[in-house]
Amino acid sequence: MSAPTKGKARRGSRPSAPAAPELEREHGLELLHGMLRIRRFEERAAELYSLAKIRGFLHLYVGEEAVAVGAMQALTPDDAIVATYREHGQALARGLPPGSLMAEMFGKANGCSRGRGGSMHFFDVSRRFYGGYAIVGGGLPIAVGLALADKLQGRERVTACFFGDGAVAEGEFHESLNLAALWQLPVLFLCENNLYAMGTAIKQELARTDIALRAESYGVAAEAVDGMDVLAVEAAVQRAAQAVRSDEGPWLLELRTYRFRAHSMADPDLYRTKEEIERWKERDPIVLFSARLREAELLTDDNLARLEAEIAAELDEAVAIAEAGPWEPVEDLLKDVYTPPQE
Ligand SMILES: Cc1ncc(C[n+]2csc(CCOP(=O)(O)OP(=O)(O)O)c2C)c(N)n1
Ligand SMILES: [Mg+2]
Repeated sequence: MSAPTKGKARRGSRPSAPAAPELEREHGLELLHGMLRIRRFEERAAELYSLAKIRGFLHLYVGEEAVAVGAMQALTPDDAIVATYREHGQALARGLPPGSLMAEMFGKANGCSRGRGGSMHFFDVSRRFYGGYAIVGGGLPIAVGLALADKLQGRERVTACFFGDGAVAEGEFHESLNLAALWQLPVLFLCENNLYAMGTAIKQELARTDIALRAESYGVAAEAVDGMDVLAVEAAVQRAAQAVRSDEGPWLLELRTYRFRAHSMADPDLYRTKEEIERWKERDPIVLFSARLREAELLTDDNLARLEAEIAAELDEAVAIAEAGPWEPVEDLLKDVYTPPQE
């Protein structure tokens, strides 16, 4: 299939065929490391939640790692990232230090949002990581605003906005796509379609479930991508980001993926069958990509053991940073909550 033309989604868009460029060992291992690192971080977060070290809401990204890792490879440090409450993967792939993320989830003052946001509100201006939003669809208009500022100030950069399939039924999705297309803004909409919005299956929520196709009605170029294939994600985001960067207007990629764990730690996950989950696990992005690397003789057991050991040590250190972090002093309780009148 050829690349879709500007403003046109593929009819009945099917995920694009996996890209088959020559895979270099270093790059392959970097992608695998990125995905494994997110998986192990999430597993550690789940453990710490059951120990009540992490409290509040916790939404894990297990199963969706190829989306964050593939996409972030194709973006530059100058591009802006806007994500959802399921944003640990994006934050790690963007380079936010795991210690500052753990500390944030512990509610400590050395967290990336000074312990005030928790799991759903990671933020780091220095890395142009603009949230972390608990409100479904809440990041979309913010991304459009960031892109509008870039356009008005003549900066050639992209704002990448991750959001879930659940946001597609929100007014903010429609308003954001319309304005982005109308004003030809440099936004890359990255829809993580994991087929569920909490316990609601996409088929129970949307009359038309082909999200890439829906973008067409707004004049936004779009494509559906296999979100379990890290190379396919990377290649698609590279193409789309290039188009957006060249002032060809906004793009939407529908990244078809699946979360292996419940919606959040509080969800008993009773709305889907074990068989369905197992079927999707056969397409685990880490398993698929490891097999591909082994087939190409780019990965050995030793390589994998080294990656695992490196990640485990990094996460031990992250937890230690969170444990050692200070609590915000009680006198700061109202700081930044209300702005005092300016003299
Ligand atoms: C505006 C708004 N409505 C409802 C909720 C409650 N809520 C939290 S998560 C969620 C599901 C969102 O699903 P999706 O966008 O597909 O993201 P996923 O959790 O699958 O990553 C809902 C409805 C909310 N946070 N914000
Ligand atoms: Mg979803």
